Amino acid sequence: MTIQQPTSPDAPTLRREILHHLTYALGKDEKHASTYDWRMALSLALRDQVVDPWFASTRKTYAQKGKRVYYLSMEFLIGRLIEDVAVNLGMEDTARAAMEMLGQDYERVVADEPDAALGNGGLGRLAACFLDSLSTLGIAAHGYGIRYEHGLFEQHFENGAQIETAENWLAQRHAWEFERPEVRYEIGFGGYVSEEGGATEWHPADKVIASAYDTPVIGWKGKWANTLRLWGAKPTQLFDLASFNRGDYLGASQPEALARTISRVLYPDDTTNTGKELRLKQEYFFTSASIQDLIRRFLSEGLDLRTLADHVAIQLNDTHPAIAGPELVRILADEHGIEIDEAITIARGCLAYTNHTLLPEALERWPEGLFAHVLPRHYRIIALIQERHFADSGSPVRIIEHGEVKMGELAFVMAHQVNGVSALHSELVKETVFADLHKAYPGRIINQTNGITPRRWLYTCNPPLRNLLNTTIGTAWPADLAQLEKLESHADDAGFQADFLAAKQQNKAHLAAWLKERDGTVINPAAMFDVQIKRIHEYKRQLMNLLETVALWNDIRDNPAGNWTPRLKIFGGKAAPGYVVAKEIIHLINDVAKVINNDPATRDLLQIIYPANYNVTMAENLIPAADLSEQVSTAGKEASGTGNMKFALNGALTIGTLDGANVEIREHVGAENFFLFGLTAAEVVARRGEPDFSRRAIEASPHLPRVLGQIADGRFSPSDRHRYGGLVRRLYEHDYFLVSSDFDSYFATQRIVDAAFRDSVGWNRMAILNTARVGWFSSDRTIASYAKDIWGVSPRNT
Ligand code: NBG
Repeated sequence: MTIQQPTSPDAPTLRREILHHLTYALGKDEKHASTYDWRMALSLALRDQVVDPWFASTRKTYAQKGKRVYYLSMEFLIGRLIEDVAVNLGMEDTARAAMEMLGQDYERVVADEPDAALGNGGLGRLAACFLDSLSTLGIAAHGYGIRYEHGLFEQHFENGAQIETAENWLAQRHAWEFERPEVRYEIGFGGYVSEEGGATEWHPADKVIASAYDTPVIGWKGKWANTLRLWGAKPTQLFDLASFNRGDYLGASQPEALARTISRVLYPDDTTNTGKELRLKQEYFFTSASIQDLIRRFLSEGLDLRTLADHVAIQLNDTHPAIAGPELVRILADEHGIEIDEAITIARGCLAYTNHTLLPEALERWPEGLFAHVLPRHYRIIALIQERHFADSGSPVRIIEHGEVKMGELAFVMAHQVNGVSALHSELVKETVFADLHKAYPGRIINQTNGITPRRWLYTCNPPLRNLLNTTIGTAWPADLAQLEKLESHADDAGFQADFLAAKQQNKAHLAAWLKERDGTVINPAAMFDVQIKRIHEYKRQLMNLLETVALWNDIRDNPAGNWTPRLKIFGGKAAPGYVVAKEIIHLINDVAKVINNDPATRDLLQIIYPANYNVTMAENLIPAADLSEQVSTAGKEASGTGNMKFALNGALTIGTLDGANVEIREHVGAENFFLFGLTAAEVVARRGEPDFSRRAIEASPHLPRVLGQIADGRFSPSDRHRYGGLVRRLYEHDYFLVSSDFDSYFATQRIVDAAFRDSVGWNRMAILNTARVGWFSSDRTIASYAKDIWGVSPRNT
């Protein structure tokens, strides 16, 4: 069977289809239609185009009975979809033309779509890029996650401090999903376990229903589509009629309220173990539903469960779905009568686990009592898995230890392959968090360096560069990013250089207009756009960037006639609501911005902006316009980073440490096209052992004592002079992330950056080489590598 290439409608046809949806799905006539109505009508018309390739892909997968990939992730940070779908279908121009024929502004309609923000940061965005690549490569796959009613919180600034409000993306109908009320599974919690006649049975005390919502994920050129299936929680029983009739209305709606809580909010923190019972329930909820669903699909093909691992590859995106191991064992053993030992072997054949962080606070551990209470059967199964692990490996590493159930160890032991997300990170995984398990299971840990989808992160978000690439190297690059190498031969061509620079300038002008419209902010498009966008975390060291800004401000004031390079410092990112220090850093950035931006002596040379509510859409506007990419984490702490790849792809130069994927980016682009500074991971560890290292670094620095003095004395917080006393004191006393130790090296490197930027031809050439040499960081390469090394599947759309 071959898959039909979709025959795309032309603009007049699409126009008719949009009108049809406006009339019959939205119930509006043209005269009264709002932007929302137009957006929905356009989305539904585009969605129609996805359905045939989606069906065809599903049919082909069933016909071939091949292996399927299941990507289990607590987060999918998708962003907007209209342009994404239009671009993948090759219908962008048609959609624009159709809207124009209807008298509608395409950009305005596209901008009306809320970001689907079902994720916190890199981990969730990686999952979204992976979905895109899985479909582009034609690998039969499902993404499984949670349909949170409220995605990541909205960030506002009140007098410079972060305020969070609930995000409400489902306030309007979600255009892309298909509700599947018939696909429902019971999910149990609590209760007890009985043993009778050799049969073990779990009798949960509470149950909720997991109900499916499917979004088709279309790949490049519309050749293949997979499904993202998100689970919403529903009560088993809508409401308690008896209570209602007694007049107890609140009591009557309790089952519904309880159930809905489970899929209500995304936990706004990706780096700490919240220890919340609700979080454990969320994890079990979506994992169990996904495992039940894939087993149902498997059995519907008439296959023997003992061959499950030949047909099913389950990837655990971090430890959040680690309960998949015991859940699979439970279903195989308790529900299908397979002996526990064999069930463990089968489950391990299916499962693989990706580690995304070494931060100890992020490695999930649950109090044993809580765990045994919520999941009593799984608790017992984990004990059996642990016994089996002792027997197999002779390793003393425990999964249940010191009153805790350790999900990292569980995921590791139940996976046939464990991977880190950059070369450095994978080595550190072997040497640190999983050193003992690595010894017990040599060869289990492998590396899969992250990647990003070039469809969203260049083709769609950067039209000027896209067009230039198309005319220079042809149009194959979006699905074969290695083709960017062909740009190398143009790097010294003056005509191409001028075009490349012009594309960057167009993007900078576009960003300026976007910021003006959004916040009323006015920026200087001739300045160097120096961008740091990511979650606010101490290890990512936004603070170091800010201290450098203050030091530079001092220097400019001291020597106003100097040969300065105008800089626009752009910050973007959210802090977890409970992360006090990160919120303090946000407050400080905004306080410093207020003072510096209002200083007439430096105003034309230095400006700081921090647009609130960073999200995927903001990234799509900022990245194409960036000149300088800040990737300055404490070495050994950033597992990979993926923003670093997006910037380099869009022709920004990186100032960075030897951390995460920076190491590999630098290898690819060449050391001479990358601004390296700072301690290495090994030096970081050594430095922490030196007595009083931070105070000594501060005192030896020509800049820091003054900068920290200004901050501590309230120079930037005149209304509350002591606001940052604690922050400064901590830098002197225990600067765990080595902000002060790396500061001078960072400051000096920034001055090299300044000089390099003044040589606009040289800079532009380096930027071209960055774009030309980062094709390897396509998520297509990453997914092809998972397919080969971990899943044992091959693409089907060829
Ligand atoms: C993050 C890392 C990033 C990495 C992404 C994707 C978590 C737990 N980890 O460095 O901090 O790029 O995962 O792998 O969110």
